[in-house]
Amino acid sequence: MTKQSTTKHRTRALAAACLLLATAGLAATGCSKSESNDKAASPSGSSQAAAQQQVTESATAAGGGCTLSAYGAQKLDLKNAVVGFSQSEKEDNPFRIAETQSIKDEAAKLGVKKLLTTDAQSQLPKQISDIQDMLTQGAQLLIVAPLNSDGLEPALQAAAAKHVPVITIDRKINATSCKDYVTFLGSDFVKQGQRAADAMIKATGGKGQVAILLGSSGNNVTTDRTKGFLDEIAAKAPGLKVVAQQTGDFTRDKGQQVMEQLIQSKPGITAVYAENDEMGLGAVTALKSAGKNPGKDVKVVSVDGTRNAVQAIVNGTYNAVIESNPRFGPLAFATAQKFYAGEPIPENVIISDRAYDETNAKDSVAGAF
Ligand code: GZL
Repeated sequence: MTKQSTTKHRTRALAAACLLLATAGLAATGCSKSESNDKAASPSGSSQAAAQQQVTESATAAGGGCTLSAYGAQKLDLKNAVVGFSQSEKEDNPFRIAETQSIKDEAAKLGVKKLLTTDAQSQLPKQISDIQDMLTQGAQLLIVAPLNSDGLEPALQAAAAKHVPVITIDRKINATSCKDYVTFLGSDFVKQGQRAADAMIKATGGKGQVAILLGSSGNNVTTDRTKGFLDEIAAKAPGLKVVAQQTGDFTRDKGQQVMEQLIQSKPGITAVYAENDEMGLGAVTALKSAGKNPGKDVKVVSVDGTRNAVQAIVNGTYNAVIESNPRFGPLAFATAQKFYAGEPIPENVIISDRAYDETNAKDSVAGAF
């Protein structure tokens, strides 16, 4: 593809993404006025600020995106449709609670005839069977929050056999876009890691010993948030030494347990980067129990943007949070509507995320999830 045509495709894809987001009533940074349908309905009431997700950029498969005919699916009126949503992890994490609620709220708002929902409880075999069960129950469109980057093939094949499109949100899968799935809607996790590193450098002055509480293995979120953080630290703060990297499996209990062990094994730790808020909050509990002063003598930075973590910044036990916005409902259904209208859908629609620190946490707590 020539440089000009690549640029043309990217422009067209970004325009498609902008229109997508505007239709969902979602602000879209990087979109010119002409690309956004500013008459689009927008989330009503107080949820508008909370619901806002912003697209930054969309990369696209060659040819400017995936169309209904290219995918080989049939037109569908969502109001007369059965839609299935497959959640990956158990809903004891506010990220998961907010994500599922956002899908339910948007389905209700659009008047989707029937929304089936499942929760794989962090077990890949269950996510596969959940998806297969929803197909058996007649799901005509699937919205999937994948647990892992690999392993969903049996479910994707079952969907393809019935020509049921799959829209993935939140985590990216290693599969073929516009064949195994229509598109990926989610954050730039490498950038989240970089932004967390910048916040950590600011909080520590670029010096000290940092422990990383890794997310669960087998997904691109953990890989990318780690890469983004390590690369940024190496480039900008060689005085900040990474002395430990251990998984807390994205859970508060495990994050607390790992931090308790690290306090004993690495007494020189002066900073904690947790790859999600739940682990970060668990670490704060462990630090307090050990007589440490989280937010002060041990700096804490994490990713998600949950209300508890933003409140911890206000309380002074936390230093910064990079958002990973889980409210995919409006964007997922706007994407589906555009897809069924025959519009080209970009391979990736990357949303932009807020950041919280002592300068804005107090005013932001109410809008956090
Ligand atoms: C991010 C999502 C991550 C959250 C965690 O899109 O996959 O998984 O950051 C969750 O809270 O466990």
